[in-house]
Amino acid sequence: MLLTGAEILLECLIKEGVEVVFGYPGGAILPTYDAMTKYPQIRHVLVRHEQGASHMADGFARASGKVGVCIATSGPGATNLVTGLATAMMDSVGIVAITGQVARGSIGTDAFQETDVTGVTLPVTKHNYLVMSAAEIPLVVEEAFHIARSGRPGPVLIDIPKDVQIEKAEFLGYPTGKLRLPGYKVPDSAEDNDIVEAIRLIQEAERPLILAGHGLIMSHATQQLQELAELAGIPVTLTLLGKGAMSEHHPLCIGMMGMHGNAASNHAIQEADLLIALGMRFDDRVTGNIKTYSPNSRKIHVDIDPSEINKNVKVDIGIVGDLRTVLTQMLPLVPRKQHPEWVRRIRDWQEDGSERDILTHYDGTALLGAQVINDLWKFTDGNAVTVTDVGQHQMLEAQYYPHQRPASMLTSGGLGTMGFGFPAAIGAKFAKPDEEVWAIVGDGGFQMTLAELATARQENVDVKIAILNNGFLGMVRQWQEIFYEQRYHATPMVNPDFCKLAEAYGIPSMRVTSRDQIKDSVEFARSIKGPVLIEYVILKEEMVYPMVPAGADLDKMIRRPKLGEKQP
Ligand SMILES: Cc1ncc(C[n+]2csc(CCOP(=O)(O)OP(=O)(O)O)c2C)c(N)n1
Repeated sequence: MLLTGAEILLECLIKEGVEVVFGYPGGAILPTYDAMTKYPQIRHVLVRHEQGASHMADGFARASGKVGVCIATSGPGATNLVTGLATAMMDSVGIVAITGQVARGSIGTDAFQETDVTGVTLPVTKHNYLVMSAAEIPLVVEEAFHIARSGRPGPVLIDIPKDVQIEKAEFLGYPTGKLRLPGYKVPDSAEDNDIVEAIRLIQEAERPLILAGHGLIMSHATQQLQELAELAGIPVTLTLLGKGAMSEHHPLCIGMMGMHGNAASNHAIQEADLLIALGMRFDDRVTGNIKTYSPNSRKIHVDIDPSEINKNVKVDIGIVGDLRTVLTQMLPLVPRKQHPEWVRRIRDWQEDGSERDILTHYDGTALLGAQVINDLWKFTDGNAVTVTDVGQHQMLEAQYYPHQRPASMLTSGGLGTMGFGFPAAIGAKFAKPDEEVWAIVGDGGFQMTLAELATARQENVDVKIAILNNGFLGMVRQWQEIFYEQRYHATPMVNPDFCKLAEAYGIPSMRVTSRDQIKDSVEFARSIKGPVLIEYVILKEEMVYPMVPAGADLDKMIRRPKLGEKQP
C-alpha cells in the first residue's frame, strides 16, 4: 500500500493502540495534522501550550501504564516540549513525542523554525530519532514504543522532516517483524546466587526496612511487595513516587521517607541494620547527607537499571532485574519472621510524630493546607486519583492523603516541575475516565500552565482542580523563613481572582475560606460532569514539617514542636 509518511505514522500509531494524542499544530507538522482527518480513531486533544501536551502524555502514561503520545511542530513547538520530556525522564515515564522538522534539504541552514531537536533533547530522552525517509517510519515507531515502555521506561522523541511526512512509501504493515536492538538489553530475572545472598541477609537482620519506590508500581510488583513484607515482618517506607506501592493503611507501611517524609521513616532508615531498596534510586531528597546515610545497615538494591546500582549509595547486594520477576524468585525462600521490638520502636517514633501533627493542635481560624488535603482525602473516600503540582501542597498531599493503590498519586518527583499538575491531571483523566481525578496545585504552579483551562473546557475533561492559594510561592517562602532570615524576596504573589478566571473559561468554581465548607466543595465538584475549579484560600505562613535541610543528616530534622513546646 503506497502511503505518505504522515499516513504511515498514523497507521503505526493505531496499530500500537494509541487512541489519544496531545498536541499543537504548526507548519512543519501540518502534513501529519492533515492526514489525521482520515484517521478519526485517534483523538487529538488541542492543548494551549506544548508543555501542556508533554505533561498530559506523561499523566496519561503514569495513570494507564501505557505509552503517552504528544505531538508538536518544529522549533518553538518542539522546544516547548523539553520540560515535559525532562520531567518524564527523571521519573521514568514512557512517552513518545513526535515533532515536525524542516524539510531534509533545509536542515542545517537555520531555516525558519529550525532547531536541532535531537541535539537539544539528547540528555532528556531515553532515545531519539531523526527520520530521513518515509520507509523508515514503521521500524522507528516500533523501536520508539518498545524503548519507551520496556526496561526502565522513559521518553523517546521522533523528529520527522516535513518532506518525509509528504513523501510516499510502500507501507508493509506493523509491527514490522524487524525489531532488533542488539545493544539494548532488558534485564529480567536475578542470578540465583544473588537471591540466596539476599535471603541470607534478610534471615540475619534484626532491624530490616524496605524502601519502596516507583519501580514497584511500574513493574506491577505491589502484591509481591506486600507478601515479602508480611512474610518476613519487614516495615515498608515509601518514596514520594512510591506512594501507592503499598496501602498506607497496612500496619507495616510507615509512610513516606525523605526531606518531608515521616520522622519515623527517617529514624528507621538511620537505625536499620538492613535496607532493602526496591525500584528506588537514592535521590538526594530521600538520603539527606549521603556520607552519614543509614550508617549501620547492610544494603540490598533491586533495580531494572544497572546504572543505578552503587550510583549514590554503595550496596552489599545489587540485583539488576524486573522487580516482579525478582520478588517472585525470592518469595518462596523468604523466611517467616517477626520483629516486634523493631516495630515497637518505629511505633514510638510514629507516636511522637502524631503529637507534633498540626491537625491535632491547631486552633487558628485560617484554613490550613493540611486540613484541606486531609478533608479532600476524607470526602473523596481516599480513593481519588490525585495529581499534584510542586511545592508545599505537594508535600502536604504526600503527608495527609494516604493512598491505597498503585498509580493513584501522580507527581513530578525527580525534576520537581511546577506547572505539571494540572495538565498531567487532564492526561490522567483520559487514561482513567471512570475515576475521580483531582489536580492539587498551588497558586504559583497553576499559573504556569493555566492556559490548559481552555483545553479542559473544549474537551469537557471531568477533572477537579483544587488550588491551595496561600498568596505565596509557599515552598520557597518556607526556605526563606528558615534559611534566609525571613527575607521574602520574590515570593509574595498578586494573583488573579481564580473564580472569575474560571468563569471566563466557562468553568464552574467555588471559593472556600473555612474548613466547614470543604465537604460542600467536594460535593459541588462531584455534582458537575466536567472541569470544576475550587479555590481554597489558606494560611499564608503554613510550614511543612518535618524538614530535613538540604544536605543534612537524615535524622537531623526540623520538627514542629509538640503542644506547649516553643517554635523551632
Ligand atoms: C518550573 C519551576 N520553577 C521553579 C521552581 C522552584 N519552586 C519549587 S516550589 C516553588 C513554589 C511553589 O509555589 P506554589 O505553586 O504556590 O505552591 P506552594 O508551595 O505554595 O504550595 C518554587 C518556585 C520549580 N520547582 N519549578
